[in-house]
Amino acid sequence: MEANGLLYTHEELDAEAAKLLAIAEKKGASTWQMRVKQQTPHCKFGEDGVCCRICTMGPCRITKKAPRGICGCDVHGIVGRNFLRFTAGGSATHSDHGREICHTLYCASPDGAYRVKDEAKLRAISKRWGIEDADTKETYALAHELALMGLEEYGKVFGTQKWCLDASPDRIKAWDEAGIMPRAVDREVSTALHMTHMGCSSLPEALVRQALRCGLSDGWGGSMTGTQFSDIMFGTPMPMDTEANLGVIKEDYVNILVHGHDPSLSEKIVEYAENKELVAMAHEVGAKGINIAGVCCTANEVAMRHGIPMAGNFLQQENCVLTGAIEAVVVDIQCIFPALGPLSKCFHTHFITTSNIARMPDSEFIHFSPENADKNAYDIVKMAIENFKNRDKEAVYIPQMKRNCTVGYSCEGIIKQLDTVTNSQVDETGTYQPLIDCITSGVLRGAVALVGCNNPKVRHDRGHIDLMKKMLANDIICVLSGCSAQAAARYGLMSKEAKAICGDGLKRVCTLADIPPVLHMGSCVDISRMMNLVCDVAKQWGITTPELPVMGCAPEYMSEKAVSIGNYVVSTGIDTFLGVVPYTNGSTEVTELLTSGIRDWVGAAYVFEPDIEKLGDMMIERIEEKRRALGI
Ligand code: MSK
Repeated sequence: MEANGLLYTHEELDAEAAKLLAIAEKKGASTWQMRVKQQTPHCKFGEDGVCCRICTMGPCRITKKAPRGICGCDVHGIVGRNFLRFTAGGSATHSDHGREICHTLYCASPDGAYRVKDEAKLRAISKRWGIEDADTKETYALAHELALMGLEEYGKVFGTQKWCLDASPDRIKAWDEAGIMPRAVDREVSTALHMTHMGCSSLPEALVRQALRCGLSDGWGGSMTGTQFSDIMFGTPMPMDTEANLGVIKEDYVNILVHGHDPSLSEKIVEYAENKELVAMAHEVGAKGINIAGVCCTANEVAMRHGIPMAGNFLQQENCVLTGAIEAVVVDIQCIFPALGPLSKCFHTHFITTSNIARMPDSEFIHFSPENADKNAYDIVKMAIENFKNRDKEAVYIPQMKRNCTVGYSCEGIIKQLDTVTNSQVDETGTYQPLIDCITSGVLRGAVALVGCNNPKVRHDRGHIDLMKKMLANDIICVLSGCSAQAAARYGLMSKEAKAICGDGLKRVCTLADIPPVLHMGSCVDISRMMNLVCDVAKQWGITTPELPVMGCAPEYMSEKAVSIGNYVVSTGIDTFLGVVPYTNGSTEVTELLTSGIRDWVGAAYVFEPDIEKLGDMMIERIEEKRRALGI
């Protein structure tokens, strides 16, 4: 272990994974490591984005000998259309998650399955959105009105996304001037699909512009709704301690994994794991109790609000089942390997799907709905308890490796923590002034938002961890979400003691503010929190967002959602560094637009660099460049 045993090394965690792989081999189970071997080398046409399957005259593949598709579209049009469709997939997915949360909020009632936990946030948003008597209206009448308004944002006939009102003035101006202010969420996705239909747009500039707009309708639309309305119902996260990595799975307990993204179900599962009748039932079958652990962003949601331990991130999901100690994997939506079905069948594990959005073979389907949430959660927990007796005790192997972590740094959580440092008198919306002071004085050089998935193209978690360590050593604070956050947590970087590996400035800030050097801001929809953070810091500082010494980075991303996120982060004025090149290499024009041209519209651009060391150097250089421009 590194830093006096604080952090796991790559080798230690790799050795843990290798033991589980050996179990898979013995069981004849398929794992992602095996499937990667079968799938490589990847198709070069697909990788460069030069294959067009938009109509049935093809598929057309662009080569030197065949520079145009049958319709005459050139490589730039094909790559641009593919990029826009990729974005639309991500924006639709995040936004639909937000829509589900609106439905859950609409079902909230004082004696129902869902209640309002953050009434102040409900009233503040309602007021900003212009609801009459937002200060005095009965709580649930107000919640229902706001939920309906949220739903209407998806299909509003006129106007633009209400959340954009919270952005800094420079953003609103830039989006207006660039013609990318997001309208109805569904409209931006629909427009993207329409534009990319055969015989519509093939002009890279128009396609990339719509990709940014579609991304904005996610970050400053659907995702923001998902985050903020979840806070209203489930509570706005505040710092709390928990644990991470496979060692959180408990041998003597009924283990239930919650996996996916939408917290509506996992919130109830967590609640029912403490239900007296069910706990007694667990004791009756010989278990010490019921243990809930999370995977992917569902893990982030319940960790941030309840301190539920995080078993692992995207590329760890199969390892969890391979421990042989999981009674049920309960999934909602997104980032769930279809492989979990056949894999669960190699063990006693129930693989329970719950959403019509994510139906998979070899699963048991329990349709979850907010109206039946209590019964659904009760049934699922009971099913897991009854399965405990089927566990093959001889086949259990749980690596005893876990780390402590502190999670729950919503914007409100960060402000509260900063207040404790300065003891300054702040109004109820708080202040980021101590953070700004640290940056202007140079104690902190800047900040990086490290986000996104795992991708077998990068060794599991190494992109995240190596970059974090580099940033911390250079006095750059990191804010994290999604699978990046879980990578940090399982290595030990999210513990307050991890300040030991930071530069002197960041170490001082961590000591004074009593924070870990990497701050867990939530799940992938919660990158919208980061957008609020940068806009509010810029407003308070009196500069524009592109002037901030702040970068965005997704070193191991894989999903369409991540590209949609990239588009809204860059449009929010934050240079965005990707460790995996999107499928755009085939077009010089699209690549030039994304890595340079869009800077004229939004003040920021992408950098694509698979060499993680170089990527880190480039981020540091860019942060220092921004500091010089600010004269700090
Ligand atoms: S879970 S989108 S693998 S971050 Fe949000 Fe992780 Fe990426 Fe899914």
